[in-house]
Amino acid sequence: MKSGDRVEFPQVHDSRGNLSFIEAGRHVPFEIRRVYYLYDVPGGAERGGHAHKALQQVIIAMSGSFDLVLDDGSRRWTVGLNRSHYGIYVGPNTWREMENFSSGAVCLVLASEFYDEGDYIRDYDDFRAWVNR
Ligand code: T46
Repeated sequence: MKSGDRVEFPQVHDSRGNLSFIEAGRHVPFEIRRVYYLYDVPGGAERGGHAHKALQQVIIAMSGSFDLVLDDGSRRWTVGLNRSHYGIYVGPNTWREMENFSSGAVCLVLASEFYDEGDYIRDYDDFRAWVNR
């Protein structure tokens, strides 16, 4: 799987509302060690602005919408997220930025590792040097 690929979750459609589920070992391509979420994001705020050396993640728009900007060091592209039945896989060595959060947006992230500041590359020039090493 490569960064930017869509990860679809099962959907159970119902007149009472729809239901999706994510089962460990079945629906994401790594063992989930951590779940975190972004919420109450003020209008105009941007998040991300870093890459990871090893972390794999699936990023989901649980509510509302936002744009995920991905950059592999040679190409930059934007993926809009606005549905909760799929996520976007973001692997190692991918710069990510998140912007254009709608009011009430909730971004849920499934992550392959516990939080480790040592895995972050927070400077874009350092990221370019890292991917071209
Ligand atoms: C990513 C994007 C999509 C923790 O203590 N534990 C955690 O699990 C996380 C994710 C963060 N933190 C602390 C570290 C910082 O002091 O929370 C603070 C804010 O983290 P950061 O500025 O990295 O948040 P974002 O929204 O810019 O980035 C986050 C993830 O860190 C990152 O891995 O891919 O969401």
